[in-house]
Formats: sequence, C-alpha cells, structure tokens
Amino acid sequence: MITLLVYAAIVLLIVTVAQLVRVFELASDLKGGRSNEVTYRDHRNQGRMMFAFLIAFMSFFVWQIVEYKGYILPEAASVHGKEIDWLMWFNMGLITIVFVIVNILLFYFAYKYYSRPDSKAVFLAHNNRLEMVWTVVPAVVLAVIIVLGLRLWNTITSDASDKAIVIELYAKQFDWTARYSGKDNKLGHSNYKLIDGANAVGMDSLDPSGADDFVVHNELHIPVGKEVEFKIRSRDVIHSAFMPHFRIQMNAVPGMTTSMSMTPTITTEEMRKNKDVVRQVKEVNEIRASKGEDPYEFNFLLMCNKICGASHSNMQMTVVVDTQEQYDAWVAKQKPFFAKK
Ligand SMILES: [Cu+2]
Repeated sequence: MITLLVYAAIVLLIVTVAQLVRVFELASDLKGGRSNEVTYRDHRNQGRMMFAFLIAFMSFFVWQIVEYKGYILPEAASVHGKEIDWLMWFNMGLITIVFVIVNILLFYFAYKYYSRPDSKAVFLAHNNRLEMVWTVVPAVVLAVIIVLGLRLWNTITSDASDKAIVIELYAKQFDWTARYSGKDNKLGHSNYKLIDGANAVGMDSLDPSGADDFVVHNELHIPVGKEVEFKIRSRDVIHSAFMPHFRIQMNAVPGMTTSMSMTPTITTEEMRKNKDVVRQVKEVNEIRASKGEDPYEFNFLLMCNKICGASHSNMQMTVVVDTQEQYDAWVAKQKPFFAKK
C-alpha cells in the first residue's frame, strides 16, 4: 500500500512540475516574450555549466583515485602475477591519459565555443589528415596492447614443466577438494561413478599411480619458489578456480580437465608482513572489533569465481604458501587416500 502511495506521489509531482512549466510559459507569452526562444544568456549559462562540470568531474576522478587506491589487491605473489600487474597498470595508464584528454577537450570546447549572436559554424566536409590521425593512432595503440596481452597469456597458459608439482582441484557445490599426486607426481585414474561419501573425487583403487595420492579438504599447501600445476575439474556445474593473490583464474568445467600453473614467490608468513596487507587487515579488524567479532588473519585464498548457486560466496579454501621445509613436513604428515581407507 505504501509503495502504491509513493508511486502516486511521484506521478502527481511530475504532473505538477509539467503544469507549473506550462503556467510560466503562458505568463511569459502574455508579457510578449517568446518562451521557446533560446537566448544568448541561455547559451552562456550552459557553457559555464559545462566548464563547472569539467572541474567537478575531474576533481571527483582524482578524489576517487586518492580515496580508494589503498583497497586494491596487494602485490602479486607469483612470478607471472608481476607481469600481469605490469600489463594492467600499463593499460590503466593509457586509459587514464585518453580519458583525461578526451573529457577536458569535450567540456572545455563546449564552454569555449558556446553560441554567440554573431558566431557561425565552420563548414568542414572532409579532412584526410585528421581521418588518418584518428584511425592510425588508436589502431597502433590497440595493436600494442593486444600483442602484449596475447604474448603474456600464451606464457601463462603454456604447458607446465615436468618438474611442476601436480595438484588436482576438484570443485563441487559448494566446496573444493584438493588431491596431491604424491611421490610419483602422477595423479591416479578417477571416475565420477566411484564417487561416494568417502571418495569425494572418485579415485580408482586399481590404478597404481593413485596409490600415493592424498586428498585434503580444508587447506591447500604449496611450497614457495616451486612451480605448481593445477588440474582443475568439476563434479556438477561450471565453477572457476580463482586465486586473486597469485593472479590465477581458470574455469572448472564438468566433463573435462582444465589446467593452470604458477610459481608462488611469497610465503603466507611473509605476506602477512607486507605493509599493504598489514594496513588492510588492521582496518578490517577495527570494523570487526566494533561489531564484537573475532579478529581476522590474512590468508591466501582459493575462491569460486562463477556464480554457481546459493552458497557460491562460501566456496573457498585457504591456500598456505610454505617454505620448502614447512611443506615437506606437512606432506610427511599426510596419509595416502587408500591407506587411510
Ligand atoms: Cu562454484
């Protein structure tokens, strides 16, 4: 009922404004003025408003950069992540330069050339040189961006080396299971028909290369400075393995295996001391404290980046980047899946 009343009030308001405008027009006609004529003063006011908008718009743009620059991801924690960041900031720089120049010209010219009583538009039918400039310059810039992007994408998605540690990430609504390939660095055969309550990834006990595979559900451990190859699968719908701190994302598609590899460069312990992370964690914990919630501690995360259902936002796993010794100690504690059974 209240919603209906609100709508009725809005409609009435619009009708009132329209009627008021009509009254002003009639009054002006009665006085002998021509209400629809755009005067020199109108043009000047519009021009000045364009200039004022330019100042406000550019100030807002600068303010946003200053205000929000502390809320972006901290430095990349993988080898290729540094290159992705470089390319992103290179693109961002180009976009910013074009954005600032175009908007200044647009609104400044609208102000500078507002219509005067004696002004006359220039008749310009064609200009080859101008056409050439605004075709060639964007084409060259775009070509540079595309070539740089393709080259980097090809390096990132190229096959992992034989030395890479093979880990399977198995997605389902709504969690991740990781399977490590064990000492032989080879994942055993798996089949969805073998999935049951205990065998979450459908491991096949008849395949000897799976004998040393071990499965973890809560934390994914990887050693710093070692290449890791993720074999990504899904049990139900399309998910996406997203590890923002390592600048990694790859879809998990039912019925096929996708893969992505990376080399982490910063351990969890080191990242917790990173000055941006320290500041962000401090700010988060101030908010949490004000709500009476427990403090949060930084962790690398594996998240799902495809809206895959109701609990999509909870589909995450902690990623721990260990030193080699810590990693070896952790692996030594894991029991092969079939030994556990
Ligand atoms: Cu998902």
